[in-house]
Amino acid sequence: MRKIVVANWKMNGSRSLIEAYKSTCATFEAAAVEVVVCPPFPLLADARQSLNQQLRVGAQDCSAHTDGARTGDVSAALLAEVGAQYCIIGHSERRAGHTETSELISLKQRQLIAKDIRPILCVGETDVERREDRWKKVLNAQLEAAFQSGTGPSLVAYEPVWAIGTGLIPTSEIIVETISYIRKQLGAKTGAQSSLRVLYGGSADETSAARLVSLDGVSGLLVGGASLDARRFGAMISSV
Ligand code: G2H
Repeated sequence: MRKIVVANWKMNGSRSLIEAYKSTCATFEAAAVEVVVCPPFPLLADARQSLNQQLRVGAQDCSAHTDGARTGDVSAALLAEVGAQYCIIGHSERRAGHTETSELISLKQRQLIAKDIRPILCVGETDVERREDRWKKVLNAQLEAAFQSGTGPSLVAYEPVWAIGTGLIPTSEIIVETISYIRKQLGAKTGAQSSLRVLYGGSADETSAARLVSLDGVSGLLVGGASLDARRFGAMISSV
């Protein structure tokens, strides 16, 4: 299966970054890696229009509801209308900063699946949970909740909270062991899922990308900071 690299611009980026991606991405070996760019909501339609030939486009969040009086929320239907093919859900910045529970995240997953948008479910433990050896329990609870929406996740991003934006990347042993655990837990619920993809996210950059994607069980990367410079991101893509 092709590796997948997802750029999560978070609350960054602009039309000029889309243009920079357009130039850089024209040189990608399209067949070698699937590239998804997730800009903020207002740039989704532009990104889809400008990058359609080279990349896929995703959102960073969606509402748990279909429509209605929910100021500031964006529905899965509208995301589909502007061309989103993927959507990140459960990022730790939303779990912590917007008090999103795993139950709410599973409702978002349901909305996305109903509109044929592929959810990218983020899971990950904090540094305290890792140090106290509670990471399995935490990850399992986050994965379990994803089944409340009916189907389990098929695209999961393992993002240890302590690695996000810190420059700290877990050892290869930790990444391999944790991703293997995630695969085992999901496999136990769904049966062997050959289509299950598990990404690693947290301070991945152009110097670490090749090593990270070569680790056992790693299907690709979710990239924040290093995706904000088209040349750095392009170097990452070329290296995997
Ligand atoms: C983790 C990641 C992208 P960064 O949040 O989702 O960000 O690569 O900046 O650690």
